[in-house]
Amino acid sequence: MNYTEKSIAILGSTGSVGQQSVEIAKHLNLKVDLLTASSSVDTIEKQARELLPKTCVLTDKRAANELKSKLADTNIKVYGGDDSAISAIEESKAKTAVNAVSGFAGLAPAIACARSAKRIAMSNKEAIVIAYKFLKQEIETNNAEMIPVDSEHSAIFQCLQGRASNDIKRIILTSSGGPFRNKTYKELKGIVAKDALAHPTWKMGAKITVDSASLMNKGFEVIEAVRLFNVKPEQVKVVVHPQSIMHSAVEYNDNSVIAQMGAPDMRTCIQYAITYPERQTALAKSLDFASISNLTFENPKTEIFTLLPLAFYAINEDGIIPSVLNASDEIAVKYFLNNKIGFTDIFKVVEKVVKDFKNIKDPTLDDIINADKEARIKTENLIKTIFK
Ligand code: MN3
Repeated sequence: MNYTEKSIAILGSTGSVGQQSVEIAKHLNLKVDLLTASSSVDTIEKQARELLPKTCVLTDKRAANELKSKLADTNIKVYGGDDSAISAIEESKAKTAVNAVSGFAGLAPAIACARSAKRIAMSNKEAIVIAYKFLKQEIETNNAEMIPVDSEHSAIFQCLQGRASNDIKRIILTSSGGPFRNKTYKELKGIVAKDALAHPTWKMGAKITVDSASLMNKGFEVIEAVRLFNVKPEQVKVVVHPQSIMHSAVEYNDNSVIAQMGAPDMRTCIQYAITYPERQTALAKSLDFASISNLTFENPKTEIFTLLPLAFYAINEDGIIPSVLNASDEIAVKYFLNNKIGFTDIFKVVEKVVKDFKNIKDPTLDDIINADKEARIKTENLIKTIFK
């Protein structure tokens, strides 16, 4: 079936990727069947009036009630709560769902998409980092499909077209290096939330912007790449490429490197995950090669940005450790954004929690969920002890 005959669902429609997905749905003239978000009533109301989906779900029940009365003059069904979001996904006739839910909360919707045999245009990286084994099982059992939306993984996916993973020598995962790539450790210590939120290239939410600046995001992407493309951690090479023109590459066994390039614009990645294997005209600009004076590449400074090697530690350990890493970072970043701890304190706190945590090698989903909870508590306690 052609993607144009399909309707789509947009999960997490009010966030950055969600809003760009709405633009893509309009651009491709797709019928939108379902919108979900957490609590942004005004944004989702505007989207709903424009796209006229069958159903809207806000996981915050109070916000859902507000939306319900606002949309009372339409035929759109409005529900509230996490469970309603899951049943709406499973009941949706959409063949494709963009999963742009952020954080650990993206796992349950991803599983619901798999159970209803959808193509998941996957923007949520936490579900992949934490619980890929379980998600993959559901995808395979139900004949669902997952196409990455994260720009690097979309690039790698494109470079791999038709190639088996045993042909891969290395994956070259590019990183903009973040806004602080040229700073010394001493300079990093003085960084506060507002400095970190001035990311140079991609338009994103606050948490992922801090993660990009600390290279934690790149660390999560290493784990994501290992899982999605079935390679060993040592086959993933992170390269700092500040211009963000080459979005990642694959080096094959014969040392040939195939890279994917384009203007840095998430809408291209979202659109490709929907239209794959077809390609459609884009909203992103065409690359003007003459205006790109140079493309530079360098190694990441792992002795300063220690969260990147910590991610390699986590994926080599595997088990519950990636979940601990994710949870601990989320808490540390929250404290940093509230100006309670400094930028480099994120590195110290997260490293301590992760390295001290006792692993469970072949965890159940419950083990993973418990590790997530425990890591959050341990991180808070550690922060409270150090920064009284
Ligand atoms: Mn990315």
